[in-house]
Amino acid sequence: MVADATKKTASSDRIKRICCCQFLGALIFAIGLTVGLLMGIFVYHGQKKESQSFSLDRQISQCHTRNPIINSDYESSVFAPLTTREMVKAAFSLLNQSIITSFDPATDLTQNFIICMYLHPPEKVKVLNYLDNGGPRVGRYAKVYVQRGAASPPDVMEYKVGPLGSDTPTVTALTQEGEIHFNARSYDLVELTHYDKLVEKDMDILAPLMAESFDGAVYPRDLYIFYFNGPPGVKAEERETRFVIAFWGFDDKNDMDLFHFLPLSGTIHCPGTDSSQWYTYSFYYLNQGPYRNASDLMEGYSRGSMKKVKLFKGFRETIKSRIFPTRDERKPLRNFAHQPGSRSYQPDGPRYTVAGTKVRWMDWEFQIGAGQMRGASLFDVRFKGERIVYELSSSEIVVTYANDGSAQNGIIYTDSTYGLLGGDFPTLILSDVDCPHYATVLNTSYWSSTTQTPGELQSICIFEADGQEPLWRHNAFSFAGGLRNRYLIVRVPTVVGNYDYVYEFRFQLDGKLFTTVSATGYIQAAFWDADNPHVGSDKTKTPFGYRISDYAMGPIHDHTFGFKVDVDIINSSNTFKLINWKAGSILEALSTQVNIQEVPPYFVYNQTRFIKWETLQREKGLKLNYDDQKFWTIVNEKEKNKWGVERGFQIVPLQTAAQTLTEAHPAMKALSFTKYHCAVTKRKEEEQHLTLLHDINRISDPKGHLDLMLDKEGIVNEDLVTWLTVGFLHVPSSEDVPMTTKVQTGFLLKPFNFFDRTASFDMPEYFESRNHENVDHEPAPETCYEEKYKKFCKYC
Ligand SMILES: *[C@@H]1O[C@H](CO)[C@@H](O)[C@H](O)[C@H]1NC(C)=O
Ligand SMILES: *[C@@H]1O[C@H](CO)[C@@H](O)[C@H](O)[C@H]1NC(C)=O
Ligand SMILES: *[C@@H]1O[C@H](CO)[C@@H](O)[C@H](O)[C@H]1NC(C)=O
Ligand SMILES: *[C@@H]1O[C@H](CO)[C@@H](O)[C@H](O)[C@H]1NC(C)=O
Ligand SMILES: *[C@@H]1O[C@H](CO)[C@@H](O)[C@H](O)[C@H]1NC(C)=O
Ligand SMILES: [Cu+2]
Repeated sequence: MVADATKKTASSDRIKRICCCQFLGALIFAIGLTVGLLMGIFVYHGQKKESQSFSLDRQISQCHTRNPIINSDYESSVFAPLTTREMVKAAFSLLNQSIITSFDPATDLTQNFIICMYLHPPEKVKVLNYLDNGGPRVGRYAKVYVQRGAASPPDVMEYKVGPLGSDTPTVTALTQEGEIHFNARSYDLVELTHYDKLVEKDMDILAPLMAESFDGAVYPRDLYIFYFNGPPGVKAEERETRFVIAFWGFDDKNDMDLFHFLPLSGTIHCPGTDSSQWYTYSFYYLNQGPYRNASDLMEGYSRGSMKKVKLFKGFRETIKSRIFPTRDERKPLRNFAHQPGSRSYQPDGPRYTVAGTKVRWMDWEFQIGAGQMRGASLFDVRFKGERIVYELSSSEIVVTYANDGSAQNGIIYTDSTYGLLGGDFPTLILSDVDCPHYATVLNTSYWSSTTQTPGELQSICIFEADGQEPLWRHNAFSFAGGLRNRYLIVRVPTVVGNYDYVYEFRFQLDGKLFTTVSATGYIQAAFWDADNPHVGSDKTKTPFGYRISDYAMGPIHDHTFGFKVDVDIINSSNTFKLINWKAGSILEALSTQVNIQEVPPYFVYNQTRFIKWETLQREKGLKLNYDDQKFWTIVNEKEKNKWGVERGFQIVPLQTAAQTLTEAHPAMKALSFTKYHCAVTKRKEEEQHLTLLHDINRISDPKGHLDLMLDKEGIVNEDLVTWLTVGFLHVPSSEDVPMTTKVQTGFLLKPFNFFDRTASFDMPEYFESRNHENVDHEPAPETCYEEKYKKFCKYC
């Protein structure tokens, strides 16, 4: 907690001509003092563990701090997420129009109710006119999805409601009645209660099978039914839901065990709103089936003609210790693990400000947006007063599984359907885990389809981080210098069922902007059956993954993250240029610029690498290829740096996988964005996202996907959007149990001839010339201690 007692003497002013001996002496003295102090503290602290404070506390004061939040006004921003107040207002407008008839909790499929809502993207032309030319303020609108079970035929509708600042917002339908088939709707809890009722009867019939096979388990005491196994059909009008039996998670029934799925499954035929017409069929036990109904399966099981599985007795008692992610108390603490770990602090308060969702830090300026379905975004990102990005939004996450199991094969999820931020899955910043305790936390709102009320989440944290590494350094004969890397982070942890995704935007002092997303949480596992005829002879793997526990295997899948990146270099008239990294003969190289027949004599080798410059003329999807490497840049052809070069930014994907499924896969049309790493389109208001929310439930005929946007329009000196796709392949291994620890991917936007020289050389830095003519230091922290931090530590 005591921060750097040695730096008392340093100051932010340039210190010139310090005598070498004096300086060294002071340094040695300071080091000596620190070591002495630390030893003293260690001895003292070690001896008197109970004592929480030690004598230094009395001499030094608490670190200065300042609330970075200037105001919490979201509603005056063009981009800020909807507030709960605005959501209620939008909902009342729908009520006034009799589109919904009440705000009663959704309980019936024949009811009209609101599925979700988020800020309707404001029209860019109007926003730019407002931001740049002092044009009229742009109103805020809600985009609202309504499930209309009461309509005939029932359907899902999209509405635009606003302006929300007005007393009487207007409601505009964005879809035609019946355009989104009712059976293509997203899953909601109303439907699941009907499922439960339907399957209950089957569970009664199958009770003896389950007790014998699953360690005496009884439904619903010990078992639940998992229904979310991918889309409910290929065509919009189809709705069939595969279900699989699984154990409840831990002590109570709030947690589903997503790890121990059991080899008992069936299908619910569930189109329309009349659940009395629904039925279950296609039952499987240990992949044996299909059985028309539960009685048929039970009969086959009792007759003894089927292969059976019996989990070992007492297995259920072991589930908690297998998957509850608590510290393993049987393991000794590691050396020094009873001590607090290293930490960062803000010696003199935050260096950023937050006004509503507008953030400023070290010449960066941007606004944060967010919506419950598509997640986090940034808008109007500027560095040193110049716009770089108009919009950088998370758009979609796709997870496609492969497995050999009756219920869990061919699972495809588009997570926007479930909601990337909020919705019925809780998201809350875990202080000191997600972000340092000094981070600023912002709320976002979501509409709960279950309660028909808005909710508020602490979902975004903002802080300056100490990279504890050099951004640059050089140790030369005449000087030693460097700059400690510090950056501003906006981090948005989210939960989608079993997985947690952490989105992060990192703003650097040199003008680089990193966007990353990492995955952690539980894998969706599957039943391990050693006697499955498709299991190899060593009994450790199937064609779809490894065995990772007594009764679990980890099905392979990918995680693909799609982003909308609307780069605006200075303004929105931009061009996408490829820098083709080539290799070949000297003549080939020179011929790219001039007409030349003979190789000049000074080239020592006939072979060289060279650049082939290329302007992307038309909309196109690009894929990374190690054998044909290219730089992707976006430039403003009218804006030149001091050297006459077009100013731009480079798009650099971090380590990423590629789509391996072919066009033959039935979902590849709807998920066409996953085929590319970077697709460039001319920006259009009607092309907001990489997918439509309901397309995953009508994959045979999706209406809004990237391939439809790529219609070869000219893109030179136009307003461009780059759709970036990154991801990873996941072969679950035993280290994914109980939790997958952070796996990360993302991309970088890097200044590329944008500045005349490196942008960070306006920052105070460490610099010492050997002759002491030039000396610089960062502002030194006052010695202070952190605001007393709540003691959670139970091992101290
Ligand atoms: C309700 O709707 C009527 C028209 O149907 C309109 O005149 C009125 O302004 C609306 N009220 C609100 C609060 O939106
Ligand atoms: C199950 O299906 C069989 C035909 O396969 C039928 O004879 C039987 O009545 C069905 N049982 C129930 C409970 O529906
Ligand atoms: C943010 O949301 C939490 C609930 O998650 C609430 O307790 C808190 O008051 C909200 N903060 C603000 C500033 O609205
Ligand atoms: C962008 O700026 C350039 C000059 O820097 C100008 O020529 C061009 O017309 C501008 N385009 C737009 C769309 O504002
Ligand atoms: C160099 O390359 C040229 C053109 O490809 C070729 O004609 C020539 O033979 C090469 N010379 C050597 C030494 O390889
Ligand atoms: Cu995974």
